[in-house]
Amino acid sequence: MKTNRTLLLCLLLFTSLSFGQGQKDYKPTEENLDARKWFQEAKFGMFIHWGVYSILGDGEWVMNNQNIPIQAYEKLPTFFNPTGYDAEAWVKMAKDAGMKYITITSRHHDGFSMFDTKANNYDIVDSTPYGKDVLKQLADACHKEGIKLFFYYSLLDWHNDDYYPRGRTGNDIAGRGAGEWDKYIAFMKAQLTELLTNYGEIAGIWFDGHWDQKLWDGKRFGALQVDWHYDEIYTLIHELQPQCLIGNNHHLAPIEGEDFQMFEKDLPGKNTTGFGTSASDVGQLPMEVCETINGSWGFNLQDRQHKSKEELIHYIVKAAGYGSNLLLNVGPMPNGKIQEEHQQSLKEMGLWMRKNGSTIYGTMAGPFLPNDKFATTRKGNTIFLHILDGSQKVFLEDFGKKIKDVKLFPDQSKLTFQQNKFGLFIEVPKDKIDSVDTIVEITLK
Ligand code: JFZ
Repeated sequence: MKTNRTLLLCLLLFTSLSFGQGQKDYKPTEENLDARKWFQEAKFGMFIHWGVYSILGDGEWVMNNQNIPIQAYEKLPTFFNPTGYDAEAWVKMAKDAGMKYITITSRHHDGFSMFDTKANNYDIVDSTPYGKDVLKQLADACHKEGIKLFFYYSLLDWHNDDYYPRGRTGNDIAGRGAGEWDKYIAFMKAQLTELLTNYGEIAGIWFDGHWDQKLWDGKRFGALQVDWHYDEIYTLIHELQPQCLIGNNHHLAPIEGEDFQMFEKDLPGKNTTGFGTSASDVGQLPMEVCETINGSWGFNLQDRQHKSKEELIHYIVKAAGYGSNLLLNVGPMPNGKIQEEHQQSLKEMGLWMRKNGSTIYGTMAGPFLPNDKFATTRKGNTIFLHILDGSQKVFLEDFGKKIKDVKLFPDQSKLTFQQNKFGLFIEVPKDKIDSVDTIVEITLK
Protein backbone atom coordinates (compact mmCIF):
# COMPACT_ATOMS: atom_id res chain seq x y z
CA MET A 1 0.00 0.00 0.00
CA LYS A 2 2.74 2.38 1.05
CA THR A 3 4.85 1.64 -2.05
CA ASN A 4 1.77 2.19 -4.18
CA ARG A 5 1.30 5.62 -2.72
CA THR A 6 4.97 6.49 -3.22
CA LEU A 7 4.70 5.28 -6.79
CA LEU A 8 1.65 7.43 -7.38
CA LEU A 9 3.39 10.43 -5.86
CA CYS A 10 6.44 9.89 -8.02
CA LEU A 11 4.23 9.55 -11.07
CA LEU A 12 2.39 12.76 -10.22
CA LEU A 13 5.63 14.62 -9.65
CA PHE A 14 7.01 13.27 -12.91
CA THR A 15 3.97 14.31 -14.98
CA SER A 16 3.89 17.77 -13.44
CA LEU A 17 7.59 18.19 -14.16
CA SER A 18 7.37 16.96 -17.72
CA PHE A 19 4.39 19.21 -18.46
CA GLY A 20 5.61 22.07 -20.57
CA GLN A 21 9.17 20.82 -20.72
CA GLY A 22 11.46 21.14 -23.69
CA GLN A 23 12.86 18.76 -26.27
CA LYS A 24 13.42 15.49 -24.41
CA ASP A 25 16.95 14.03 -24.43
CA TYR A 26 18.11 16.79 -26.75
CA LYS A 27 21.59 16.24 -28.15
CA PRO A 28 22.66 19.11 -30.40
CA THR A 29 24.03 17.93 -33.74
CA GLU A 30 27.53 18.70 -35.00
CA GLU A 31 26.09 21.50 -37.19
CA ASN A 32 24.30 22.93 -34.22
CA LEU A 33 27.44 22.97 -32.09
CA ASP A 34 29.31 24.71 -34.92
CA ALA A 35 26.51 27.25 -35.17
CA ARG A 36 26.71 27.90 -31.43
CA LYS A 37 30.43 28.53 -31.76
CA TRP A 38 29.84 30.91 -34.66
CA PHE A 39 27.15 32.67 -32.62
CA GLN A 40 29.33 33.01 -29.54
CA GLU A 41 32.03 34.66 -31.61
CA ALA A 42 29.75 36.88 -33.72
CA LYS A 43 29.09 39.28 -30.85
CA PHE A 44 26.91 41.84 -32.64
CA GLY A 45 23.55 41.57 -34.36
CA MET A 46 20.71 43.80 -35.51
CA PHE A 47 17.26 43.34 -34.02
CA ILE A 48 14.40 44.62 -36.19
CA HIS A 49 10.87 45.22 -34.92
CA TRP A 50 8.71 45.98 -37.92
CA GLY A 51 5.03 45.38 -38.49
CA VAL A 52 1.74 47.09 -39.28
CA TYR A 53 1.97 48.65 -35.79
CA SER A 54 4.82 50.79 -37.16
CA ILE A 55 2.21 52.92 -38.95
CA LEU A 56 0.92 54.29 -35.64
CA GLY A 57 4.41 55.29 -34.48
CA ASP A 58 3.68 54.19 -30.92
CA GLY A 59 5.64 50.97 -30.49
CA GLU A 60 4.78 47.31 -31.13
CA TRP A 61 2.47 47.04 -28.10
CA VAL A 62 0.11 49.74 -29.40
CA MET A 63 -2.79 47.32 -29.93
CA ASN A 64 -2.72 46.42 -26.24
CA ASN A 65 -1.72 49.83 -24.92
CA GLN A 66 -4.46 51.72 -26.76
CA ASN A 67 -6.92 48.79 -26.58
CA ILE A 68 -7.55 48.91 -30.30
CA PRO A 69 -10.46 46.60 -31.21
CA ILE A 70 -9.62 43.77 -33.64
CA GLN A 71 -11.87 45.30 -36.32
CA ALA A 72 -10.12 48.65 -36.16
CA TYR A 73 -6.62 47.16 -36.03
CA GLU A 74 -7.40 45.10 -39.12
CA LYS A 75 -7.57 48.36 -41.09
CA LEU A 76 -3.83 48.86 -40.61
CA PRO A 77 -2.75 46.21 -43.14
CA THR A 78 -5.03 47.77 -45.76
CA PHE A 79 -2.74 50.78 -45.91
CA PHE A 80 0.61 49.24 -45.03
CA ASN A 81 2.65 49.98 -48.11
CA PRO A 82 6.38 50.26 -47.40
CA THR A 83 7.45 51.51 -50.82
CA GLY A 84 10.80 52.65 -49.41
CA TYR A 85 11.74 49.18 -48.18
CA ASP A 86 15.08 48.04 -49.54
CA ALA A 87 16.23 44.80 -47.94
CA GLU A 88 19.73 45.12 -49.41
CA ALA A 89 20.07 48.56 -47.85
CA TRP A 90 19.17 47.19 -44.39
CA VAL A 91 21.61 44.34 -44.71
CA LYS A 92 24.40 46.68 -45.85
CA MET A 93 23.61 49.00 -42.95
CA ALA A 94 23.91 46.11 -40.51
CA LYS A 95 27.13 44.93 -42.13
CA ASP A 96 28.63 48.43 -42.07
CA ALA A 97 27.78 48.66 -38.38
CA GLY A 98 29.88 45.54 -37.78
CA MET A 99 26.87 43.30 -37.23
CA LYS A 100 27.04 39.62 -38.19
CA TYR A 101 23.37 38.72 -38.07
CA ILE A 102 19.84 40.10 -38.19
CA THR A 103 16.87 39.02 -36.07
CA ILE A 104 13.54 40.25 -37.45
CA THR A 105 9.97 39.98 -36.20
CA SER A 106 8.19 37.44 -38.40
CA ARG A 107 5.01 37.81 -36.35
CA HIS A 108 4.67 39.90 -33.20
CA HIS A 109 2.00 39.88 -30.47
CA ASP A 110 -0.51 41.62 -32.78
CA GLY A 111 -0.62 38.34 -34.74
CA PHE A 112 0.17 39.88 -38.12
CA SER A 113 2.63 37.84 -40.19
CA MET A 114 5.30 39.73 -42.11
CA PHE A 115 5.72 36.73 -44.42
CA ASP A 116 3.64 34.78 -46.92
CA THR A 117 1.94 32.35 -44.57
CA LYS A 118 -0.70 29.90 -45.71
CA ALA A 119 -1.80 29.25 -42.13
CA ASN A 120 -4.15 32.27 -42.31
CA ASN A 121 -4.70 35.35 -44.47
CA TYR A 122 -3.52 37.89 -41.94
CA ASP A 123 -0.18 38.53 -43.57
CA ILE A 124 1.86 40.93 -45.65
CA VAL A 125 1.15 39.20 -48.98
CA ASP A 126 -2.57 38.52 -48.58
CA SER A 127 -3.79 41.64 -46.82
CA THR A 128 -1.67 44.65 -47.70
CA PRO A 129 -1.51 46.74 -50.88
CA TYR A 130 2.25 46.07 -50.86
CA GLY A 131 1.60 42.36 -51.45
CA LYS A 132 5.22 41.21 -51.29
CA ASP A 133 6.98 38.98 -48.78
CA VAL A 134 9.35 41.28 -46.88
CA LEU A 135 11.05 38.39 -45.09
CA LYS A 136 11.82 36.66 -48.38
CA GLN A 137 13.51 39.81 -49.65
CA LEU A 138 15.48 40.10 -46.44
CA ALA A 139 16.45 36.42 -46.49
CA ASP A 140 17.73 36.74 -50.06
CA ALA A 141 19.73 39.86 -49.23
CA CYS A 142 21.19 38.26 -46.08
CA HIS A 143 22.24 35.12 -47.89
CA LYS A 144 23.83 37.19 -50.63
CA GLU A 145 25.79 39.34 -48.16
CA GLY A 146 26.78 36.57 -45.76
CA ILE A 147 24.70 37.90 -42.88
CA LYS A 148 22.88 35.25 -40.85
CA LEU A 149 19.14 35.56 -40.34
CA PHE A 150 17.09 34.80 -37.24
CA PHE A 151 13.32 35.03 -36.97
CA TYR A 152 11.65 36.48 -33.90
CA TYR A 153 8.41 34.55 -33.37
CA SER A 154 5.72 35.49 -30.86
CA LEU A 155 4.10 32.67 -28.93
CA LEU A 156 1.49 35.13 -27.79
CA ASP A 157 -1.22 36.33 -30.19
CA TRP A 158 -3.79 39.10 -29.59
CA HIS A 159 -5.59 38.43 -32.89
CA ASN A 160 -5.97 34.66 -33.21
CA ASP A 161 -9.08 33.32 -31.41
CA ASP A 162 -7.35 29.99 -30.87
CA TYR A 163 -4.91 31.69 -28.54
CA TYR A 164 -7.24 30.58 -25.78
CA PRO A 165 -7.02 30.55 -22.79
CA ARG A 166 -5.78 34.12 -23.17
CA GLY A 167 -2.85 35.35 -21.17
CA ARG A 168 -2.51 38.38 -18.97
CA THR A 169 -2.15 40.92 -21.80
CA GLY A 170 -4.54 42.08 -24.48
CA ASN A 171 -7.66 41.32 -22.47
CA ASP A 172 -9.29 44.70 -23.10
CA ILE A 173 -9.02 44.39 -26.86
CA ALA A 174 -12.59 44.19 -28.16
CA GLY A 175 -13.60 41.51 -30.62
CA ARG A 176 -11.53 38.57 -29.41
CA GLY A 177 -13.14 35.13 -29.60
CA ALA A 178 -12.69 31.88 -27.69
CA GLY A 179 -11.07 29.17 -29.82
CA GLU A 180 -9.01 26.08 -29.13
CA TRP A 181 -5.49 25.90 -27.74
CA ASP A 182 -4.58 22.76 -29.67
CA LYS A 183 -5.45 24.47 -32.93
CA TYR A 184 -3.21 27.34 -31.94
CA ILE A 185 -0.29 24.97 -31.36
CA ALA A 186 -0.95 23.42 -34.79
CA PHE A 187 -1.05 26.93 -36.32
CA MET A 188 2.33 27.80 -34.82
CA LYS A 189 3.83 24.53 -36.03
CA ALA A 190 2.53 25.20 -39.54
CA GLN A 191 4.04 28.71 -39.52
CA LEU A 192 7.38 27.56 -38.14
CA THR A 193 7.49 24.88 -40.83
CA GLU A 194 7.00 27.61 -43.44
CA LEU A 195 9.67 29.82 -41.90
CA LEU A 196 12.15 26.95 -41.87
CA THR A 197 11.28 25.67 -45.34
CA ASN A 198 10.78 28.69 -47.60
CA TYR A 199 13.60 31.06 -46.61
CA GLY A 200 16.78 29.03 -46.99
CA GLU A 201 19.09 28.56 -44.06
CA ILE A 202 17.76 30.16 -40.89
CA ALA A 203 20.29 30.73 -38.14
CA GLY A 204 17.79 30.78 -35.31
CA ILE A 205 14.30 31.23 -33.91
CA TRP A 206 13.84 33.84 -31.16
CA PHE A 207 10.68 33.00 -29.20
CA ASP A 208 8.84 35.51 -27.08
CA GLY A 209 5.56 35.66 -25.16
CA HIS A 210 5.91 32.62 -22.88
CA TRP A 211 5.48 34.90 -19.85
CA ASP A 212 2.00 35.96 -21.00
CA GLN A 213 0.61 32.66 -19.75
CA LYS A 214 1.79 33.18 -16.19
CA LEU A 215 -1.08 35.06 -14.64
CA TRP A 216 -0.48 37.89 -12.19
CA ASP A 217 -2.49 37.64 -8.96
CA GLY A 218 -1.66 41.16 -7.85
CA LYS A 219 1.41 40.02 -5.93
CA ARG A 220 3.25 37.51 -8.06
CA PHE A 221 3.17 35.59 -11.31
CA GLY A 222 1.56 32.16 -11.02
CA ALA A 223 2.48 28.93 -12.77
CA LEU A 224 1.95 28.50 -16.50
CA GLN A 225 -1.69 27.88 -17.31
CA VAL A 226 -1.02 26.21 -20.67
CA ASP A 227 1.27 23.66 -22.25
CA TRP A 228 3.41 25.31 -24.94
CA HIS A 229 4.33 21.88 -26.40
CA TYR A 230 7.97 22.91 -26.56
CA ASP A 231 8.93 19.27 -26.96
CA GLU A 232 7.13 19.08 -30.32
CA ILE A 233 8.01 22.62 -31.38
CA TYR A 234 11.72 22.42 -30.63
CA THR A 235 11.97 18.93 -32.14
CA LEU A 236 10.24 20.16 -35.30
CA ILE A 237 12.68 23.05 -35.66
CA HIS A 238 15.76 20.95 -35.12
CA GLU A 239 14.47 18.30 -37.51
CA LEU A 240 13.84 20.86 -40.25
CA GLN A 241 17.15 22.66 -39.72
CA PRO A 242 19.51 21.04 -37.19
CA GLN A 243 21.84 24.04 -37.09
CA CYS A 244 18.98 26.41 -36.26
CA LEU A 245 19.59 27.93 -32.82
CA ILE A 246 16.58 28.12 -30.55
CA GLY A 247 16.30 30.85 -27.95
CA ASN A 248 13.28 31.76 -25.85
CA ASN A 249 12.71 35.05 -24.04
CA HIS A 250 10.98 33.32 -21.12
CA HIS A 251 13.34 34.91 -18.56
CA LEU A 252 14.05 31.50 -17.00
CA ALA A 253 17.04 29.18 -16.95
CA PRO A 254 17.36 27.48 -20.37
CA ILE A 255 14.85 24.72 -21.13
CA GLU A 256 16.01 21.51 -22.82
CA GLY A 257 16.23 21.97 -26.58
CA GLU A 258 17.35 25.60 -26.45
CA ASP A 259 20.69 26.56 -27.93
CA PHE A 260 21.27 30.06 -26.60
CA GLN A 261 20.04 32.21 -23.75
CA MET A 262 18.86 35.79 -24.13
CA PHE A 263 18.64 38.67 -21.70
CA GLU A 264 16.22 41.47 -22.41
CA LYS A 265 17.40 45.02 -21.70
CA ASP A 266 19.84 43.72 -19.09
CA LEU A 267 23.33 42.34 -18.89
CA PRO A 268 23.29 38.59 -18.07
CA GLY A 269 21.67 37.95 -14.71
CA LYS A 270 21.30 41.66 -13.85
CA ASN A 271 17.50 41.94 -13.79
CA THR A 272 17.25 45.73 -13.38
CA THR A 273 13.99 45.63 -15.37
CA GLY A 274 12.32 43.49 -12.69
CA PHE A 275 10.98 40.98 -15.22
CA GLY A 276 14.38 39.74 -16.31
CA THR A 277 16.42 36.61 -15.66
CA SER A 278 17.96 36.23 -12.22
CA ALA A 279 21.68 35.54 -11.81
CA SER A 280 21.03 31.97 -10.65
CA ASP A 281 19.22 31.26 -13.92
CA VAL A 282 22.19 32.11 -16.12
CA GLY A 283 23.05 28.83 -17.84
CA GLN A 284 25.93 27.46 -19.88
CA LEU A 285 24.66 28.29 -23.36
CA PRO A 286 25.93 31.10 -25.63
CA MET A 287 24.37 34.38 -24.49
CA GLU A 288 22.75 37.35 -26.13
CA VAL A 289 21.73 40.65 -24.59
CA CYS A 290 19.15 42.70 -26.48
CA GLU A 291 18.72 46.44 -26.16
CA THR A 292 17.00 49.28 -28.00
CA ILE A 293 18.87 51.99 -29.91
CA ASN A 294 16.45 54.53 -28.39
CA GLY A 295 13.74 53.67 -25.83
CA SER A 296 11.43 51.57 -28.05
CA TRP A 297 11.41 48.31 -30.00
CA GLY A 298 8.81 49.12 -32.66
CA PHE A 299 8.92 52.53 -34.42
CA ASN A 300 8.02 55.29 -32.00
CA LEU A 301 7.59 58.75 -33.47
CA GLN A 302 7.89 60.54 -30.12
CA ASP A 303 10.88 58.66 -28.78
CA ARG A 304 13.84 60.98 -28.42
CA GLN A 305 15.88 58.77 -26.07
CA HIS A 306 18.42 57.99 -28.76
CA LYS A 307 21.38 56.37 -27.04
CA SER A 308 24.70 58.14 -27.42
CA LYS A 309 27.69 56.60 -29.17
CA GLU A 310 29.30 56.19 -25.75
CA GLU A 311 26.29 54.37 -24.29
CA LEU A 312 26.13 52.00 -27.25
CA ILE A 313 29.85 51.24 -27.19
CA HIS A 314 29.80 50.69 -23.44
CA TYR A 315 26.89 48.30 -23.84
CA ILE A 316 28.57 46.10 -26.41
CA VAL A 317 31.84 46.15 -24.47
CA LYS A 318 30.12 45.16 -21.23
CA ALA A 319 28.07 42.47 -22.98
CA ALA A 320 31.29 41.06 -24.46
CA GLY A 321 32.82 41.25 -20.98
CA TYR A 322 30.20 38.69 -19.98
CA GLY A 323 30.97 36.62 -23.06
CA SER A 324 27.64 37.71 -24.51
CA ASN A 325 26.47 39.11 -27.85
CA LEU A 326 24.63 42.38 -28.22
CA LEU A 327 21.47 42.36 -30.35
CA LEU A 328 20.83 46.05 -30.97
CA ASN A 329 17.31 46.95 -32.02
CA VAL A 330 16.02 49.37 -34.62
CA GLY A 331 12.33 49.95 -35.40
CA PRO A 332 12.00 50.87 -39.08
CA MET A 333 9.34 53.39 -40.12
CA PRO A 334 6.16 52.32 -41.95
CA ASN A 335 7.71 53.39 -45.25
CA GLY A 336 10.45 50.81 -44.78
CA LYS A 337 13.22 53.28 -43.96
CA ILE A 338 15.30 53.39 -40.81
CA GLN A 339 15.24 56.85 -39.26
CA GLU A 340 18.24 59.09 -39.84
CA GLU A 341 19.34 59.31 -36.17
CA HIS A 342 19.59 55.54 -35.98
CA GLN A 343 21.43 55.22 -39.28
CA GLN A 344 23.92 57.69 -37.83
CA SER A 345 24.35 55.67 -34.61
CA LEU A 346 24.88 52.51 -36.63
CA LYS A 347 27.56 54.22 -38.71
CA GLU A 348 29.37 55.33 -35.56
CA MET A 349 29.25 51.81 -34.18
CA GLY A 350 30.68 50.57 -37.46
CA LEU A 351 33.59 52.99 -37.33
CA TRP A 352 34.39 51.94 -33.78
CA MET A 353 34.05 48.22 -34.55
CA ARG A 354 36.34 48.50 -37.58
CA LYS A 355 39.06 49.91 -35.36
CA ASN A 356 38.47 47.89 -32.21
CA GLY A 357 36.47 44.86 -33.30
CA SER A 358 39.35 42.46 -32.75
CA THR A 359 38.99 43.10 -28.98
CA ILE A 360 35.32 42.04 -29.21
CA TYR A 361 34.74 39.49 -32.01
CA GLY A 362 35.82 35.97 -31.20
CA THR A 363 36.51 36.78 -27.57
CA MET A 364 35.27 35.16 -24.38
CA ALA A 365 34.46 36.79 -21.08
CA GLY A 366 37.57 38.23 -19.41
CA PRO A 367 38.76 37.41 -15.89
CA PHE A 368 36.89 40.33 -14.25
CA LEU A 369 33.16 40.93 -14.45
CA PRO A 370 32.31 44.24 -16.14
CA ASN A 371 31.57 47.23 -13.91
CA ASP A 372 31.22 50.96 -14.51
CA LYS A 373 34.97 51.52 -14.53
CA PHE A 374 36.08 48.75 -16.88
CA ALA A 375 35.31 45.49 -18.69
CA THR A 376 37.60 42.70 -19.87
CA THR A 377 37.49 40.28 -22.78
CA ARG A 378 39.87 37.46 -23.57
CA LYS A 379 41.27 35.79 -26.67
CA GLY A 380 43.78 33.02 -26.03
CA ASN A 381 46.71 34.51 -24.13
CA THR A 382 45.54 38.06 -24.53
CA ILE A 383 43.29 39.98 -22.18
CA PHE A 384 41.75 43.20 -23.41
CA LEU A 385 41.08 45.71 -20.68
CA HIS A 386 38.51 48.32 -21.69
CA ILE A 387 38.73 51.38 -19.46
CA LEU A 388 35.31 53.00 -19.60
CA ASP A 389 35.53 55.91 -17.16
CA GLY A 390 38.48 57.85 -18.59
CA SER A 391 40.82 56.82 -15.74
CA GLN A 392 44.55 56.70 -16.26
CA LYS A 393 45.09 54.23 -13.43
CA VAL A 394 43.51 50.81 -13.09
CA PHE A 395 44.07 48.25 -10.39
CA LEU A 396 43.11 44.64 -11.14
CA GLU A 397 42.83 42.87 -7.82
CA ASP A 398 44.25 39.37 -7.39
CA PHE A 399 45.58 39.28 -10.93
CA GLY A 400 47.55 36.09 -10.49
CA LYS A 401 48.69 35.32 -14.03
CA LYS A 402 52.24 35.88 -15.30
CA ILE A 403 52.51 38.79 -17.70
CA LYS A 404 54.62 39.09 -20.82
CA ASP A 405 53.78 42.69 -21.63
CA VAL A 406 51.15 45.39 -21.40
CA LYS A 407 50.45 47.63 -24.38
CA LEU A 408 48.01 50.26 -25.44
CA PHE A 409 45.86 48.46 -28.04
CA PRO A 410 45.49 51.23 -30.68
CA ASP A 411 49.18 52.16 -31.13
CA GLN A 412 50.76 49.09 -29.48
CA SER A 413 52.96 51.34 -27.31
CA LYS A 414 54.30 49.72 -24.14
CA LEU A 415 52.68 50.70 -20.87
CA THR A 416 54.22 50.65 -17.43
CA PHE A 417 52.72 48.17 -15.01
CA GLN A 418 53.41 46.80 -11.58
CA GLN A 419 52.40 43.41 -10.38
CA ASN A 420 52.57 42.31 -6.77
CA LYS A 421 50.76 39.91 -4.48
CA PHE A 422 47.74 42.26 -4.33
CA GLY A 423 47.25 42.46 -8.05
CA LEU A 424 48.12 44.32 -11.21
CA PHE A 425 48.46 48.07 -11.47
CA ILE A 426 48.41 49.69 -14.91
CA GLU A 427 48.92 53.33 -15.82
CA VAL A 428 48.06 54.98 -19.13
CA PRO A 429 49.63 58.36 -20.07
CA LYS A 430 47.10 61.19 -20.04
CA ASP A 431 47.38 61.96 -23.74
CA LYS A 432 46.56 58.34 -24.62
CA ILE A 433 43.23 58.30 -22.79
CA ASP A 434 40.12 57.80 -24.94
CA SER A 435 37.17 59.17 -22.98
CA VAL A 436 34.85 56.48 -24.43
CA ASP A 437 37.08 53.43 -24.13
CA THR A 438 40.84 53.18 -23.60
CA ILE A 439 41.80 49.68 -24.65
CA VAL A 440 44.80 48.00 -23.05
CA GLU A 441 46.21 44.70 -24.31
CA ILE A 442 47.65 42.43 -21.64
CA THR A 443 49.65 39.51 -23.02
CA LEU A 444 50.14 36.56 -20.69
CA LYS A 445 53.18 34.33 -20.61
C1 JFZ B 1 9.18 41.36 -25.27
C2 JFZ B 1 8.09 41.91 -26.17
O1 JFZ B 1 6.88 41.97 -25.48
C3 JFZ B 1 8.49 43.24 -26.71
O2 JFZ B 1 7.49 43.75 -27.55
C4 JFZ B 1 9.77 43.09 -27.50
O3 JFZ B 1 9.55 42.27 -28.63
C5 JFZ B 1 10.85 42.52 -26.61
C6 JFZ B 1 12.11 42.20 -27.33
O4 JFZ B 1 10.40 41.32 -25.98
O5 JFZ B 1 9.30 42.15 -24.11
C7 JFZ B 1 8.69 41.81 -22.95
C8 JFZ B 1 8.94 40.62 -22.35
C9 JFZ B 1 8.33 40.33 -21.14
C10 JFZ B 1 7.45 41.23 -20.59
C11 JFZ B 1 7.20 42.42 -21.22
C12 JFZ B 1 7.84 42.72 -22.40
N1 JFZ B 1 6.81 40.93 -19.40
O6 JFZ B 1 7.14 39.92 -18.73
O7 JFZ B 1 5.90 41.67 -18.97
